[in-house]
This record gives sequence, structure tokens and C-alpha cells, in this order.
Amino acid sequence: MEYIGLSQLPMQRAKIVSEEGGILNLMVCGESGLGKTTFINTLFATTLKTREDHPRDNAIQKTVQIDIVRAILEESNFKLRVNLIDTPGFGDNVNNDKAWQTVVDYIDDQHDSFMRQEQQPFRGTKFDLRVHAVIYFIRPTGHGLKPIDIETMKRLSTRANLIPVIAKSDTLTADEILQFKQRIRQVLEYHQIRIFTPPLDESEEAADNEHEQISFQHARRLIEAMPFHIVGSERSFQNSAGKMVVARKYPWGLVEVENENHCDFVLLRTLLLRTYLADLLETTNNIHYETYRRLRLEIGLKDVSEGKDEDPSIPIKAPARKLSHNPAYKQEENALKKYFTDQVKAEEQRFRQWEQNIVNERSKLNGDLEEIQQQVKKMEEQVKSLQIKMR
Ligand SMILES: Nc1nc2c(ncn2[C@@H]2O[C@H](COP(=O)(O)OP(=O)(O)O)[C@@H](O)[C@H]2O)c(=O)[nH]1
Ligand SMILES: [Mg+2]
Repeated sequence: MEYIGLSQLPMQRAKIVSEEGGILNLMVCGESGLGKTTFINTLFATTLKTREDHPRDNAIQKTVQIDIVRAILEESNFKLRVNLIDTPGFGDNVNNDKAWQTVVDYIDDQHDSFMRQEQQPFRGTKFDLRVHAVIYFIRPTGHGLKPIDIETMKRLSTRANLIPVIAKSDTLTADEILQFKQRIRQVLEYHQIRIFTPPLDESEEAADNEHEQISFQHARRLIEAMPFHIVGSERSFQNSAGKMVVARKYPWGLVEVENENHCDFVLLRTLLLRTYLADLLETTNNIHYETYRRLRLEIGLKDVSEGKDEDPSIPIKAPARKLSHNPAYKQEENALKKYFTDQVKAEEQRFRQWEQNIVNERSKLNGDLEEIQQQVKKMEEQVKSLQIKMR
């Protein structure tokens, strides 16, 4: 187990170490089957030992709804709560037209919920579920990005810190990875999709201070490696040095998750949990949340009508309708749904009973009617026979 060094964050600028510690909300996103759920589990296995929530089954199941797994990362006196937001993959739905909608709505909703909390007279403790980074999984095709990737990333990049990664990079050769990275960077640039990049402070490069130079080198190294190529695994094997490592096993050997010669997993983890944690939190609050707030207020004033949200950068108005994406409301919603279903069932039952009663009543009346008709017949016959007698 590698020491993450949270307590010694070298580039920590924001004040994130409060009494309760910090909160980091990380979301994974992308097509189905690219290893998003596996990545979360890999991060647990390599880093996040204490898990608050339900332990996941080892067998991977299809992620069908937004699922939040909570963990606490503790080192020395520093405590970081990590919420990992697993999302359903694209391609699971028949209609992939707006595959991004669920994740985009989720991000908007968290901003909205935070905004509402800020508007309360007492805003002591706020639930901060704002998404600090979205890790976007790209299929390791080696040639390009799909339209759905571009459309989704456009929308994500204006709302949160976007970190694209090449998924399952063990399926590509080293050369293919280099070319693919180059290609992806070009496409992102062409579409003006902004991804999260460590700030490069030129003054640090020239600084005499060794610490600053190191941090500059580190930032440059991360930027050059982007988009990170990653490998996920939930299993450990013994490597050639006799050490147990998280890896994927092939007939020709191991692909080690935490080996920097094999993939960028460690770079990504370092960025997220150590060197740029503060930047992720800061930019979320100062840029993405602010943008959301401003647009919401502006749109609110202009009272834009529904359906004009074609501009991908503009958050959709009136998010109250989507409370169901907020897990906090999920339980309540389920209870309401159950109540409603029960009511409908009871009502249906009542209706059936009523219907049955009517049927019974009708057959009884029919029976009565028959009886009366028989009586009429009988009387008619009596009348007839009387008339005959009278003659
Ligand atoms: N080759 C390879 N397979 C992976 C990797 N990560 C996950 N997988 C496999 O891909 C399949 C789908 O993984 P899953 O995490 O469910 O994908 P999700 O739909 O994105 O959540 C599983 O069989 C995983 O074992 C990886 O880095 N490399
Ligand atoms: Mg999944």
C-alpha cells in the first residue's frame, strides 16, 4: 500500500483541511463496459481502505442508475471524504439521443441544491454534493472520438472539471497509445472542449526554490501525459519481483495498475487525491458553480421558455423536477411511489368489488325478471282457460 501523502499536500493552496476534513465528489462517466465501475473498485483497493457504504459484490453488475459509494481517506490528522459517483453507461438505452442527460442533470442538480442551501437564512452546514471532477472514459479504439463522446464532453466541460481518460489501455500498444493521445488532444482542441489541466505557473520554473521547480515539473509531466491512459483491475497477482500487485494477467505477463511504466493510473490518482485536490475544489466553487449560479439567475430573470436549452453550455432551468437524481431524495421518492401504488391498488380493488356487486345485482335482477315473466305466462294461461270455461 503506497502512502498517498495527503497530510503533506505540497501544493495545497485552498483551505480544505477543516475540522471535518474535506469532501471530494468524483464522477465516472462514459460508454457502457469501459471499466468505470472497475475503476472505482480499483481506487478502493489501492487507496481508499475505509468504506462507509454497502460493500460491493465482487461480480460486476451492470450499473443501471446513479450509484454513490462513500469512503473516507485518513492520514495523520487529515481526513478526506470521497464520494464516488458511478453512472450508467451510454449504450444501455434504446434511445441514445441524449445519453448525457442523466449525468448532466445530476451535475446541475447538485449545483442547484447547493445554491438553494446558500439562500437559506442559516447556512451553517451545507451538504456539498457538487461534482468536483468527471472522469470521462474513452473507448480504446486507437483512432478517434465518437460523436457521442464529443457531445457529452462539450456539456460536461462547461459544468465541471473534465478529465478524459483512455480506458482499458492494456488493449493498445505503447505506440498506439501515444498516437491516440495526440489524436484526442487535437479533437478536443478542435471542438474547444476544455479539460482540467494543472495550472502551469511559469514563475515556478525559473524559481530558485527547489520545491517550486519540482511542482512545475510535476505539472508539466501531468499535462504531457494527458489524456491519461488507465487500467483497472479488482485482482492482485504476484509480479516478477515477488510483490503482490493489483494487475491484469495475460499469458505474456502482468499489466500492473500502479506501475507508471504500464499506465497512468498513479498519475491520475495523485492528481485527484494529492497534488491538485485543492485546485479541483477551488475551480468547482469559483468557476463551475459560479457559472451555474450566474446563468440560473440570468435565465430566471429572462424567464426563458422550456426547450430553448439547445446551447450545451447552458444549464437547464427549473431543476426541481429532477430531484430523483439526488440520492437524498431517493428514499422519500420511493416511499411516495409506494404509497401511490398502494393507493391505486386499493382503489382498483374497491372498483373490482363494486363491479362484481353490479354483476351480481344484474344476474339477480335477470333471475327476478325471468320469474316474473314465468308468472305472467302462467296467469295468461289461467286467463285463457277461464275464458274457455266461461263460454
Ligand atoms: N482489458 C481490460 N478490461 C477491463 C479494464 N477495466 C475493466 N475491464 C473489464 O471490462 C468489463 C466491464 O467493466 P465495468 O467496470 O463493468 O464497466 P462499466 O460498464 O464502465 O462500469 C469487465 O469485464 C471488466 O473486468 C481494463 O482496464 N482493461
Ligand atoms: Mg458500471
